[in-house]
Amino acid sequence: MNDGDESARAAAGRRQFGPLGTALVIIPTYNEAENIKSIVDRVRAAVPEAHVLVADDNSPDGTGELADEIAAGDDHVHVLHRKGKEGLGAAYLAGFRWGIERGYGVLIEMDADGSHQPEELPRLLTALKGADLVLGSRWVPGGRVVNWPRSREFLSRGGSTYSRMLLGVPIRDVTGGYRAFRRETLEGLGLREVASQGYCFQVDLARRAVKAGYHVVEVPITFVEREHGDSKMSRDIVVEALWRVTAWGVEERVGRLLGRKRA
Ligand SMILES: Nc1nc2c(ncn2[C@@H]2O[C@H](COP(=O)(O)OP(=O)(O)OP(=O)(O)O)[C@@H](O)[C@H]2O)c(=O)[nH]1
Ligand SMILES: [Mg+2]
Repeated sequence: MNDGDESARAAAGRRQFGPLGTALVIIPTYNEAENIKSIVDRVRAAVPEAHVLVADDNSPDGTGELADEIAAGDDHVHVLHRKGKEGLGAAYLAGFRWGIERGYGVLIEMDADGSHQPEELPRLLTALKGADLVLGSRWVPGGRVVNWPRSREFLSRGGSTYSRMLLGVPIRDVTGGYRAFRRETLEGLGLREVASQGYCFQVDLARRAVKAGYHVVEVPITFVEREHGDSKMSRDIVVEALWRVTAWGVEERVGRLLGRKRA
């Protein structure tokens, strides 16, 4: 929800938010051997009290073993080994479950490639003190991207605008993947039905949170394009996001129309 939304802010102002509890930063990885050490070190330095969970899909490049080595020397670092590549959403869902079972109060999503800067975590956590869900946002005032080609920026901005208009969610950066959830928010979202692939996963979580009436806040971030390793972005992920968002939008409009007729 952007800063201009007065009524939502007023409503949130009247709400009491409980203490945050310990945070778990979940980092999904597939072939991130070049990045894993640096990202975990940066998270540990930025928020020393938080824990880290690397959710690795049996990366052929040995990321999982590297994460094990880090975890062996640091009791705040954990590794969830998954049997094979099942997509970002599936890794996050498994990570959320892992964290909720162990009593963490905050579950954070963060990419391994350095695009989401750990140094910005304290700002996300501060915002979460007065919110149910905080979205790191490239497309609110103060947010920006570094090293992105125009084509990529166009795709991301366009995808967010399309989703916002079609789904009616007042969020500027709906596909972003740098987020902090209160555990109660995740528990209330019905994770079993969440679409698990690529950008759809992020869009689906955001729209569910808005629909459920949670207080969602966007915090500006500086998103830095990866320097090392290969992108897992593919045409399939973009195409899937496009048709799913369209289907959700149509479903919602038809539902509203039928509801109105019946009334
Ligand atoms: N466990 C797991 N992690 C994944 C999978 N696909 C992507 N990831 C991780 O999810 C994060 C985001 O993936 P990226 O490849 O950076 O996707 P992107 O940011 O859209 O694309 P880039 O612009 O190339 O960075 C990274 O930490 C990846 O390693 C997967 O199937 N399983
Ligand atoms: Mg990336």
